[in-house]
Amino acid sequence: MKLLIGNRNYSTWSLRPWLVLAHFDIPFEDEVLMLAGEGWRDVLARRSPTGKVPVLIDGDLAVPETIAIIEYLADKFADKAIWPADIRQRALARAASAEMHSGFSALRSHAPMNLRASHTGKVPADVVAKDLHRLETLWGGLLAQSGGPFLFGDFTAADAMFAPVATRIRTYGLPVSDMLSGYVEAIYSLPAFQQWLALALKEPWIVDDDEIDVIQGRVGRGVLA
Ligand SMILES: N[C@@H](CCC(=O)N[C@@H](CS)C(=O)NCC(=O)O)C(=O)O
Repeated sequence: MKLLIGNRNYSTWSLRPWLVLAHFDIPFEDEVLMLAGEGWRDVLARRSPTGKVPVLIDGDLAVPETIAIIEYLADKFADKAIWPADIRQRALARAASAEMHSGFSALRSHAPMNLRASHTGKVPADVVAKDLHRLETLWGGLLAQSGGPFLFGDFTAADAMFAPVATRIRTYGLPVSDMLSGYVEAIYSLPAFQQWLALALKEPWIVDDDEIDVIQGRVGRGVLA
């Protein structure tokens, strides 16, 4: 199997299924497709049915869409606890993942994932306050119930779905409770996440659209490159 991914420093959707594959020891290779630079959209259009990454290639099957990839992996590797074993916990894990997929728009647009950066204070707390409040309720409730360190105790696909949010909390120094800080720490301590991070930190590429100083107008496009 091969996972087509975007630049590791920035590509939140790529990180999610990659973590599932790596954490659950599923044999796979990956290939990075650039999310910036000349002709990058043409390459994506040629390689991905949706023109977006991630895409999981398994023989002649190409599965786009993060949730669909994770569900395919859970079906194909049913012996791995990709979702919680208990049906009620599994329902909550899927609900949280679906909420991540369709929600948290302020965090996603105002605090883009940028693993190599440290931008404490650059995202005004009030802009993302509603999303952070929801995380306190959602993550806080699940962590209190499971006892941690992950949302459902052991690492599951729900944690993979939220891993990019954990990185935003760290990159932008967003104000969260001790319980949520502990969860961010747990994500960063996960060996699969550490592997991704190490590779991300080696990448030289800058994607202007995901750089807070460009988005907020402190520097112009291409100036960071
Ligand atoms: N709904 C898709 C979203 C995928 C997505 O937006 N991927 C970004 C990279 S993180 C992308 O390919 N962007 C290229 C573009 O929008 O043209 C999923 O769940 O996988």
